[in-house]
Amino acid sequence: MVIERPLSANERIKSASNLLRGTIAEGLTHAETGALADDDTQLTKFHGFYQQDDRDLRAERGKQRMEKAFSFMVRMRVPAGIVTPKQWLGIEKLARERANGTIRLTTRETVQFHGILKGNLQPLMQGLHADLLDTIAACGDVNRNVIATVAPWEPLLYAQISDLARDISVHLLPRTRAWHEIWLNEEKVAGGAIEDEPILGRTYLPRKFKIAIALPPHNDVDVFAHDLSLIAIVENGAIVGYNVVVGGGMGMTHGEPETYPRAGDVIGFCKPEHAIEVAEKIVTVQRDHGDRSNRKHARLKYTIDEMGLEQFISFVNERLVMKLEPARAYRFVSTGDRFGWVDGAGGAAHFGLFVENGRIKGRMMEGLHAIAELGVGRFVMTANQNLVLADIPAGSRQDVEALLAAHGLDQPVGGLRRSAMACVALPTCGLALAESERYLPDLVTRLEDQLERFGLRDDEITIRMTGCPNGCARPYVSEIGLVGRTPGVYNLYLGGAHEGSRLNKLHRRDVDGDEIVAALTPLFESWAKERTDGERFGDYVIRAGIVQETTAGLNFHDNLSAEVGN
Ligand code: SRM
Ligand code: SF4
Repeated sequence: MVIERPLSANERIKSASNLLRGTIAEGLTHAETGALADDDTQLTKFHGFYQQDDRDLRAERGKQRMEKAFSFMVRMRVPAGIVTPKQWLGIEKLARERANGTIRLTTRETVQFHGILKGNLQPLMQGLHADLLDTIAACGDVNRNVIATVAPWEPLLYAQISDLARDISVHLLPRTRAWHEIWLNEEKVAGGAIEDEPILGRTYLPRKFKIAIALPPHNDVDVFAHDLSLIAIVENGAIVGYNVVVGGGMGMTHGEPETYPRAGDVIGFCKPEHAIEVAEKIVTVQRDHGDRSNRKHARLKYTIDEMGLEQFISFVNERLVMKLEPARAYRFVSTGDRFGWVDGAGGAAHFGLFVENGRIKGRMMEGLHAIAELGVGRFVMTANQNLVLADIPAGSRQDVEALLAAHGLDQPVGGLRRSAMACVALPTCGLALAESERYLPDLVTRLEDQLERFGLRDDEITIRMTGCPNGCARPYVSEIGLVGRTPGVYNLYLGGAHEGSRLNKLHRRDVDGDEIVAALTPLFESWAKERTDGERFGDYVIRAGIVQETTAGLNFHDNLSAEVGN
């Protein structure tokens, strides 16, 4: 017997929204408040932005009975994270004039602007559009920004992969003209012509949907963490197709073991010309079978675990003209980015720039401004919150080098720091339980002091922190994961694979900075002494019995005993 459960509130809002219009346009005219109507704050996500308030000021303003300090976070859609120097200058100008003066690179190869007042939303959107950029479907129950490996040093393969990311993104975009009407004042659809959403459906997807494309041996996009990933298979120097990975996802809720992070499953292989069709059909299976009553159970990973992987594969194959073939062999070695100069084809070179937690401001912003003004190459945002200055022609390399040096952007960074990521968290994220971006750099400094003692300063260990269990910095596939519980307190996870293929496990619950350093220091010491040739920290802690190996999302909580349980 099928039990019909009531639809979630968001389904009602989407259904009543006239294809994502709601009353957003009207809300922009209400100068008496910095906020939008409640229902509209759900719809604005599909337009690429969130209503937030400054949490550092919340208590004080509450005491003074003032409205919260509302502002907005706007996220761009930049498939594969590639922008031109001219577009970079446009983004920077908007960040200075319409937002809080910083550019925040995200874990999905795009930019977030923070601190935008309501009256600045439309000018910001129009400014982006003038530079051929947009924010459509950057958030909301849709396919999000499609991310791709960053490998300009392999120009032919990279062009194919980044083009595919763009084509999938465009193919899966909502068809509604709501964004253009509200932000660009485009005329309403002429003669009441009926708009439709042939792929996403008129109530869009049950939940967000995320796609990534990787080029082995680098898993710099974390293919096992997304709803759908494609792993390029290269034979004789050409991409012959893609392995298809489904059902990855990070989010969970403390104390609710029915929510869990899940590493994706490799379910087959498709030829390059079928990749868009495969993406579309997987999205439509999720559209039709995803849970629309409980948003905490609505991601593809739960759809798959509910119906079983075999059933899911057969649903996908039923919708495909061709069928998925058996997956091909592949091998990943790391999830990290390449830093410094890398020589490329035809005399061009590429510079991987470390951006701590993706936040660009101050001297770094000035340096990148000067480099963008040279008008050469491309700015490529990575899924590790860093930036690659790609395709710098030989004749411009010296100028770029000089500007990097003049702004202190060419300094070496230790192995732990360059493998670190933190989500935004406080003060803007409404869901943060603890600090992340503002805290991880200091904690890394303390850990570096310990690593130094054991000769490990340059060893790469992935460490990722989030201010809550939603997993925005993908902490559950890192070797060291830190997940916020309350201010100053984190759960410590260990044992993810360095190349991102395995979830980690809870090692210590509710630890503060001192306890984190105390817990990790002896492990660093024993790893330095006992590691086998090339053994990674994440593999060592499993071999040494510090934590058990996790094989699937469902057993993620297996070792949560009464003592350490959530
Ligand atoms: Fe995220 C919600 C920031 C990547 C899982 N995420 C949020 C919000 C919008 C908070 C909110 O809903 O009010 C955060 C805004 C913070 C702020 O002030 O800017 C936020 N997420 C981010 C970013 C900026 C983190 C970063 O520091 O880079 C990343 C933006 C990506 C982008 O450009 O699109 C970001 N979020 C991720 C990822 C990683 C990824 O996609 O590769 C994940 C885990 C993968 C996944 O989706 O499973 C992720 N974010 C979530 C979740 C949990 C979803 C779930 O299935 O449970 C939420 C909360 C939600 O959706 O209810 C969330
Ligand atoms: Fe906010 Fe949590 Fe995402 Fe961090 S992980 S940005 S605290 S939702």
